[in-house]
Amino acid sequence: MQSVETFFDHLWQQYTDINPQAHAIHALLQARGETVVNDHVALRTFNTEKLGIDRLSTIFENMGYENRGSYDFTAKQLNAYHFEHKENPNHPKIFISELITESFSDELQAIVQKIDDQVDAAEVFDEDFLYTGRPWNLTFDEYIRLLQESEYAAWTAAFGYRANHFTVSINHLTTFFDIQSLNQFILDNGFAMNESGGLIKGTPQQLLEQSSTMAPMVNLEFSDVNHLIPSCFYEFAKRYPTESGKLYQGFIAASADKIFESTNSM
Ligand code: OOG
Ligand code: NI
Repeated sequence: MQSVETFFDHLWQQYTDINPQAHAIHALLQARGETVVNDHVALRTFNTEKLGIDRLSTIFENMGYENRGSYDFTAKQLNAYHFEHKENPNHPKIFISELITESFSDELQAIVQKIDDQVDAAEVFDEDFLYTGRPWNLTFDEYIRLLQESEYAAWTAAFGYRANHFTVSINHLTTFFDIQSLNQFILDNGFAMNESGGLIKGTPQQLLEQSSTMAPMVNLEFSDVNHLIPSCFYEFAKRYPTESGKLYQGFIAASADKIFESTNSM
């Protein structure tokens, strides 16, 4: 079995291959002398029997992760959970969400069914599956039909299995006092940020402050044509201590709801 480090190295490699923005920000932070620590990655899927979280989570459960929180997103019709490593709290957390497919139109469900049919049930247990990209065909027209009902469905169908984002742990940075100064640094370097619900999501009282870039457009290859669509983004998170003195490790649904919108078309 692969190590946790190898798993995240593969995910990072795949993520930065289509997302030079994250690579550039990472390099800018390193140039200031920072060592970038990853707070969490996010994965997206559909809630079918074959592709749902229950199935996909076995891959990281086998690496020592366990479910430590659940979140509902009623407006977007998503379920989500976060996983932490049982033994090593320094390993990045994994936030994984799934589309509640049956809440959408017959047409959307038919496209998801077609996607699901193209995946081999055994392949989903492969330790490399979470960075295989899109193991199905998708036309640009299908993408647009999904987009009309759910930005999330369209993104997931287009990009498949990869990290949707990595997250810089602000707690581990030494040259920024707060999330405000880091956001200013990102903006000053010319990157667009997600302003849905304000630049900063969450408060110190909620024990988590977050911000993110807007996903840049990439020229994605569909089965029929290539088209520019929003790709992956980079997130920044600052955690505060709970009463026990340990940093809060959960997520805030109201903030996450806005972070999801970092892959919307601007
Ligand atoms: C996940 C959005 C939520 C967070 O840190 O709250 C999230 C996604 O966009 O897939 O990552
Ligand atoms: Ni996140």
